Amino acid sequence: MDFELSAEQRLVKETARAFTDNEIVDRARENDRNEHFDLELVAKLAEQGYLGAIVPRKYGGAELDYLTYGLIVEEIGRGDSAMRTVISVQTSLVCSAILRWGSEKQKQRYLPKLCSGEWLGCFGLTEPDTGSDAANQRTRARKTDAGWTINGSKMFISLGNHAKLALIFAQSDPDEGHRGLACFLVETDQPGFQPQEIHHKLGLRGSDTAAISLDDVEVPDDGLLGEVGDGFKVAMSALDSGRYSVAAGCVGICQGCVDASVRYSKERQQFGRPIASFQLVQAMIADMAVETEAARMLVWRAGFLKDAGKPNTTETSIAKLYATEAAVRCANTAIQVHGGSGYVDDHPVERYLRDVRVTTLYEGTSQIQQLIIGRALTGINALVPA
Ligand code: COS
Repeated sequence: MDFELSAEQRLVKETARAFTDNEIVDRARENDRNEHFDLELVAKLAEQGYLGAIVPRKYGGAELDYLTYGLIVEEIGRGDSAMRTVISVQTSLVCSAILRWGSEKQKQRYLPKLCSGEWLGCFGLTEPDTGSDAANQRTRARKTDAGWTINGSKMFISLGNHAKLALIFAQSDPDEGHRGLACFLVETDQPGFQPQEIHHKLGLRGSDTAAISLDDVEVPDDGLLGEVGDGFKVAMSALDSGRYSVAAGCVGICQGCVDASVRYSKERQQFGRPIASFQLVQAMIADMAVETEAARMLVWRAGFLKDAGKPNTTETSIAKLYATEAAVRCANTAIQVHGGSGYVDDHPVERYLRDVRVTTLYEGTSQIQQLIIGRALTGINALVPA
């Protein structure tokens, strides 16, 4: 077992750290205040090669391993979860699905555009009536002579207003249950594809979120990703990558909470001395540090398994469950260390708390992760009536 990063991994991490500090940190607060989806910053992420880190070079990616990708995501997540979400969606949910399930033609058509940031992609799984029960899609795909016609609606879709490519999951044969699901590569300039912005979110205000309606959207036969019936597996395998990425971003939030709390507690004076000198403040900082390290190790293990090509769904769920819940706790504790100052946005910690809250909901709630882990341990699927 080796806990040391390689020289290349350390360099990638340090570069991502410097990029985050120089380019992201200062803009995060204003983008959050103005609910501004910062496309200029997205272009800079692309320039850095952060939108296709795990994609092979021949398709325009950086061809990094998962562990190294996770290091980048951690650093960006420390700066701004809205920008981290762009990386997670584009790389893990969209690119990884095309890489694993796409034809050569589809890979060549879409991956270079996605890696370069010329196109954004989005992942259309969640619907107004379909969240955790992902197999139960109401969106329908009907076979036509020319290809497929899709009707339905999608909800809470990150990047959905700006995406030029949407992965749309739809039911092609309701009698087949999850085996009737198909995933389509929908170019969003198609007539009938209509996104609408969602505002007034608790956090991730600098991230783009859409409700999408699909009204007789035509997709050619070669817009099918994988085969008819593969849709559920496409979604689950993409989520194996997406959940890893969310977990890595949460390690960044945890680390950001530790850093901000150490800094503030050494500056802030009460009772004639820095509050860092009080044991109860140190206890809060120590607890955050332990959670950060534990979350990081779980993320590294999941990344290691992915790079080794070993099954990792359970380990990824463990990392996602722990890292997201730990980040919620750390953000809450960091505000406690900051006192009243932590309740306004002069410091990053109140945004950390608002931004992190969604991570225990999206890409599978904490309860869904618990059921995946519970099923792996007991062999019993709690979602199927006994
Ligand atoms: N990768 C590839 N295939 C997978 C897979 C994975 N990680 N997990 C499951 N599958 C396959 C199974 O092998 C099975 O294949 P067969 O049809 O050939 O038997 C099929 O998918 C169905 O698997 P399973 O029975 O485990 O599916 P369930 O309906 O029990 O899945 C959960 C239930 C809860 C795991 C699933 O619905 C889920 O993850 N829900 C949360 C969805 C979510 O995260 N939504 C957020 C959207 S993005 S913000």
